[in-house]
Amino acid sequence: MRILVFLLIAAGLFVGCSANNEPSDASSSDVVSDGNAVLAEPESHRAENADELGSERPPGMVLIPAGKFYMGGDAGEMGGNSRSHQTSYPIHEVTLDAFWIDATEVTNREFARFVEATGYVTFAEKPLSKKTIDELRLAAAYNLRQLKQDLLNCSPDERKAIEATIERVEKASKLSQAAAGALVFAIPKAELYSKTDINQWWRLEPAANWRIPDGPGTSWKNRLDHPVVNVTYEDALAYANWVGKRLPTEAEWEKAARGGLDRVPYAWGREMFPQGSDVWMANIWQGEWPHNNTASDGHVMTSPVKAYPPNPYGLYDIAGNVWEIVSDYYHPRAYEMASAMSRNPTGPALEQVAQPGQRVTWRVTRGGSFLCSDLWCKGYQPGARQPFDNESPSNHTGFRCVMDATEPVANTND
Ligand SMILES: [Ca+2]
Repeated sequence: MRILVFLLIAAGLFVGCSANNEPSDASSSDVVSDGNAVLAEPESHRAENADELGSERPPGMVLIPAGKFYMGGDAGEMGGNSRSHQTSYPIHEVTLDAFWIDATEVTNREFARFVEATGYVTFAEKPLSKKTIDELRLAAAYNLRQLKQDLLNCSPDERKAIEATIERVEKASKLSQAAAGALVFAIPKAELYSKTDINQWWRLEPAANWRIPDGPGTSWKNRLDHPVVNVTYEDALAYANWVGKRLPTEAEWEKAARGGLDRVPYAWGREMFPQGSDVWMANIWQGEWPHNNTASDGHVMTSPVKAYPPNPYGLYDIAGNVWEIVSDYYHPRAYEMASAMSRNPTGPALEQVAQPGQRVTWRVTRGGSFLCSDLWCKGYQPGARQPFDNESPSNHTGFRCVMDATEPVANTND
């Protein structure tokens, strides 16, 4: 279900940077689409990519070698309040086959080629279904009753923030018959009254989609090499299929992000500033989140891919810029499950994250975004993980793709 309307029921659903605001159990989500929208890929494109497999390096991709790595955690960051880190334990050994991964996030330029060739329409551009609208109206009515109850026992500072939230929920529910739109970050006008009510820094913008990243007045055409945003898992999967690739599993994403380094806190190593205190290694948030972004790293919102140094595997923006959707269903205790210990793990099974008949909207996103602050959630660390509500695309979420790879087989003299 759309997160802005739904969040108060689940008390702490999450989009963006926050210290402790994820679902206590992903199965509490009653949401989402059937999720099988995949466009046929042009034969010519498939053949081209097929030829590139084997010994040839696919353009723009990096080979991640087969082998083991330690997945989870961030070298002592489990303390504190970050659910993004708390859910990334226990640290466990994972074995993966070799695979190719995009060196960069998928850009607007690349996504536009896909849309032009296929006519694909993303979730944010389409109207919501009547069933979803009915669910949203019920949820909105419930949430508004709760918020108005909160007004009876609040401080003057809290009143301003709660009234702003009421206004946004009312607006979101009235607009629910328009295009689905996307969540757009907006600096709060008041002090936060809660660290978990994301209505304070997100607004539902019906006009926002991949073409209009931050809403009216913005355009993908001015950001050709920025990561595409406001996409869902199905949108990302459709693109991946079209280019003959797939979305990474959570384990593949993390192995690639760690760059061959073993249990260190950053995708580039042990130190936050290995190239000097004035050289930021990722596009994140500087200043007091979410009210003041000093942008001392050079970018307030998304940045063009490759604007920051790569990790040791040669991957750009694997930390920061935009959260990246991966293929696993989200569960906060995924690493405690037997599925985490298998070779090439693909995450919890559907029945582990939802009751029979329930729709499931939660996928995992990784890598943090331009909204992640080193003073708040550190979501840009390679172990941090976050749920992504697949009916709430947002302007800080994108993706990159992977492909299976076969490494040369050593001569075993058999
Ligand atoms: Ca920044």
